[in-house]
Amino acid sequence: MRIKVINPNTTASMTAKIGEAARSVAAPGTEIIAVNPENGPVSIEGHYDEAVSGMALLEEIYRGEAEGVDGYVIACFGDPGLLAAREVATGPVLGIAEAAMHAASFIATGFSVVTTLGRTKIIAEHLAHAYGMDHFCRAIRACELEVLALEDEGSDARRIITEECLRARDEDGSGAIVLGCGGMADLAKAIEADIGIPVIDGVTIATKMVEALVGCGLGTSKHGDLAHPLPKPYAGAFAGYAPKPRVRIHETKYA
Ligand code: 5HY
Repeated sequence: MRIKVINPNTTASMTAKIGEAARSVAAPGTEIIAVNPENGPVSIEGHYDEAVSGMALLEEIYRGEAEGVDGYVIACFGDPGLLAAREVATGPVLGIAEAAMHAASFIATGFSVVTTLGRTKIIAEHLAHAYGMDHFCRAIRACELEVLALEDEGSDARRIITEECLRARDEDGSGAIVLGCGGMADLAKAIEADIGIPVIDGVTIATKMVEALVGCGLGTSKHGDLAHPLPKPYAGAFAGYAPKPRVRIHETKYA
C-alpha cells in the first residue's frame, strides 16, 4: 500500500517531520510518500494562504493518481482543498483536522484544539461544525505562535504549546487535546507524557485511518459531488489547471 502525505506549505523541514510521524505508525507493508509542493506559501496561516496552496495540493493529487497511490493525507490543520482533492482522487483522502477530531471523539466526551495563531481559530471552528463535532469540541485555543516557530530549534514553542494544553486540560473539561498544526506532529507524545491525557496528532491518526479504509477496500465515492471534475477549458494563465482526464491506475468497484 502507498499513502501520499502532502504538506501543502513549502517548508521541507516540516515535511520531513510529518513524514517521520506518518512512518512511525505505518504498517510494515505501507509505503509513506511525504511531499510538499515547490510553489506556494512557506506556511499556511489564514484563508488566503489556504486558497493559494490548494492548486499545488491538487497537482500533487494528480501526480499521485498517475503513480497509483492508494490514499492521501492532507497534512495541514485547515484541511485545505479536501473536497476538491476527493474529486480527483480514487482512493481515500483524509485531512488531519477531520481525522484528529473524530479520533478525539472516540476516546473522550470532549476535546480542545490547541493551534498556532488566533486568526486561524475560526478555520478550526468552521471545520468542527462542518464535521459534526460541535458537541465534542469544547474549546479552540491559540498559542499565538507563527507556524514557522515550530521549525525554529531556539523557539520556546514546545513549552508554550504544553502550557496551553495544560490550561485546556484544567479549564475546558476536555478529556483529550487535538494539536492544531501538522508542524506539531513531533510533539504529541512528549506533551501527552507531560500532561497525562491523550494528545492527538492528526498526521499519525489520518495515516492509520487511510490505511484502514484502503485495507477495507474503500476509496472515495465517485457518485455525485465527488465524481471526477467535469472536463472544460480554463482560460489564461490557469489553462494548465483545467481538469485532467481521470487516470484509472487502480481499478475500483466504483464508477
Ligand atoms: C498547518 N498551517 O498544519 C497549518 C496549521 C495552522 O502551514 N500547517 C500550516 O497553524 O494554521
